Amino acid sequence: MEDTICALATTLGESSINIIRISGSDAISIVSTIFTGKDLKKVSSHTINYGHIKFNDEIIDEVLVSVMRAPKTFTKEDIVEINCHGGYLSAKKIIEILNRLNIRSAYNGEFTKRAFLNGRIDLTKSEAINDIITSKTEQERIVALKQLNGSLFEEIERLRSYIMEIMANIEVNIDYPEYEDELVVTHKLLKDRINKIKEKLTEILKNSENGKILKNGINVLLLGRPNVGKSSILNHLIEENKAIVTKVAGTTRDIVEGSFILNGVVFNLLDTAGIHNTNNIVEKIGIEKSLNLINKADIIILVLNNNECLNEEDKNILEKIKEKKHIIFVNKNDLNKKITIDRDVVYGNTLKKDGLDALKQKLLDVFNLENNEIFNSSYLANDRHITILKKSLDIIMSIEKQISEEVPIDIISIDLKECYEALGEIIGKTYKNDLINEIFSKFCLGK
Ligand SMILES: Nc1nc2c(ncn2[C@@H]2O[C@H](COP(=O)(O)OP(=O)(O)OP(=O)(O)O)[C@@H](O)[C@H]2O)c(=O)[nH]1
Ligand SMILES: [Mg+2]
Repeated sequence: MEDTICALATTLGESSINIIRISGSDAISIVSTIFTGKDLKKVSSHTINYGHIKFNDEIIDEVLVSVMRAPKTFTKEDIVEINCHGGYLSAKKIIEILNRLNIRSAYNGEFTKRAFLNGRIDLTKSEAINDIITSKTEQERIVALKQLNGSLFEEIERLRSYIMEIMANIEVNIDYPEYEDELVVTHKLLKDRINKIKEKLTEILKNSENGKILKNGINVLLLGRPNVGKSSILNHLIEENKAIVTKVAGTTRDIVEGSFILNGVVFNLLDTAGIHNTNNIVEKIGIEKSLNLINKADIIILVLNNNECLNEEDKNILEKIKEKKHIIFVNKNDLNKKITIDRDVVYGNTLKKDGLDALKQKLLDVFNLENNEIFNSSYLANDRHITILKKSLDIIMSIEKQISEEVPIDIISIDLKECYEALGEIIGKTYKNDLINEIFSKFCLGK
């Protein structure tokens, strides 16, 4: 944090300009020594100044230099930005000169890390900035922008002060039992407060998961015995003949991927090898792959054949997916019905495209995507946030249990503190250096 740092904020290559960003207490004075225009130490803040970069009597480039004095800058430090000509050489040469003058090259994300450490932005906003830069799809960009402008930070802060108030109250009760006008935190009162925290956490978590869905799409796994029509369903849903369909059982061996969009949300579909007992070594590997994907899928479509009775293999698959979100699609309803199943299923057949709309509707229902509520969520989050939110919710549930067992309040307050600190990790109020380094190392140089 003491060093003055520099980095190219644009990418090297043939372009009209490049921007070199310099941040730190020596930024203005050092750049002044190689700038031929005005004395940068004397110019007003937030001005752009014309001149040349000159080093050892050699003119390096004609430039525009912006001077922004602390604290109203991105890093809250003095910042100088040199706009030089594009191409490979000019910017590279200027950076070499800056390095010689004791301005070190920044690490990835170091500017944003300084903005965070100097209290200019919270951790959720820092992450959003990186997400905007690295967005590859429109959906990813929208989610990142919402996070940047959104209120995740405020929501978490509010929740933390609510928890802090309860903890403070418990402390007072313990330290000053003689204060009669202080609110006494009883098990009943705590139960009520914990319930409120649980409701709020659940709401934020739901929103966060929506954010993840918007960003990454929903992973859908097609599972079922061989020949039931899994590949036919994939081809219809993605409207492309991507997977090979034949009447030979065991046609699909490797995983076939495709995607389609429903109500603006991307569904990543995975077609797999039909699951059954086989000695064929290639099929066996394919089946293993299919089963391994169960955990990674957000939802499973189990395909059954209307024309066959449920057998042991079907029952085995049903058992394997019972804890996961799933939809059962009974295919081939153009053939005689032999199946008996007492569950909620969608009937259809891929030959007449029957039931496929109902299947899509079911997907929308399961994820509540019908009314575009998902796009209106005010706070959206990433995997890191979701993991911490889940951990916090687990702590709250354990506190609920302790309340019902009448565990002494001062013991319960230890867990409450743990929840308070966990939530602080989301916004960077409680942080470990490794975590911060890990987050910012994912940034590009110059950001
Ligand atoms: N009658 C009828 N035949 C169908 C239907 N859907 C698919 N088929 C036929 O069933 C056979 C198998 O279809 P696939 O889509 O390859 O089945 P799969 O589940 O991917 O099979 P594997 O890759 O072997 O696991 C093909 O001959 C399809 O034309 C349907 O709704 N009705
Ligand atoms: Mg197939």
